[in-house]
Amino acid sequence: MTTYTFDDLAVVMGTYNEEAAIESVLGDIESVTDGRAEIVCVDSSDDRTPEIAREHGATVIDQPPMGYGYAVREALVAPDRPVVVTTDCDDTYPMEKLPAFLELINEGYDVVSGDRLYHGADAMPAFNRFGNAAFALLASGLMGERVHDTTTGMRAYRRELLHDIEWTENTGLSAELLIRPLLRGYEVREEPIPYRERAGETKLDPIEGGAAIAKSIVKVCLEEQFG
Ligand SMILES: Nc1nc2c(ncn2[C@@H]2O[C@H](COP(=O)(O)OP(=O)(O)OP(=O)(O)O)[C@@H](O)[C@H]2O)c(=O)[nH]1
Ligand SMILES: [Mg+2]
Repeated sequence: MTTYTFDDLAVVMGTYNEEAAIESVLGDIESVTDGRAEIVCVDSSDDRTPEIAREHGATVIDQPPMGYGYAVREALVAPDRPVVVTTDCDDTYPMEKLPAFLELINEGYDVVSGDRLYHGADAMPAFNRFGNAAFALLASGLMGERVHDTTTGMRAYRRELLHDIEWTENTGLSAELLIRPLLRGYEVREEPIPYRERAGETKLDPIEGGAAIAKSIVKVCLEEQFG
């Protein structure tokens, strides 16, 4: 089996007015990967986010603001590199875990999914923590397999899988990206990660977003198991 290095890695994200966080996120990726990972930002900002991204050598793809999933879906299929990692551009996810994620892909996993709830996610608002635990239970019940964090923004994927599956969800894309591979028999592993408090404003309405995510989980689980 091929052993991938940081030269085979792309880190991709949707960015929507993340001026307060992007410097730190891209700086962390560069220092952890010695500047070797490709960075792709699908950007809908009207602040300085895209300029900062370009200064850091990131590929910036402009897109009108249509929601998380539209941005991340475009970002996921942009790189030619064989391993693609997603993150949010809000400084919540530990880029220092990139080597561990790559290592797990090298061990044979197709998807490595950051599990924020394992360590308690104290930095997450209580409402979100409760919601995320509930989504995980819902998905686990519908799939017959226990998962712990369906809505995490940090995952590593083998590139082919991203192109072999058709993705349909917007706010629920993160859950879809875990559920479809699992139910199709890909090797999926949840890896505990620490989670930090967000820098800058949230882009997600918790009630509306939460309802959309629950709907996506039910839809995707039913589609995969009953056509
Ligand atoms: N390009 C683009 N990016 C988006 C859009 N909506 C959200 N994003 C980005 O997607 C990522 C996730 O959004 P967040 O606001 O962090 O959503 P969240 O993680 O559910 O909420 P928090 O708990 O506040 O972090 C961030 O990097 C956003 O900038 C959009 O419409 N277009
Ligand atoms: Mg976030």
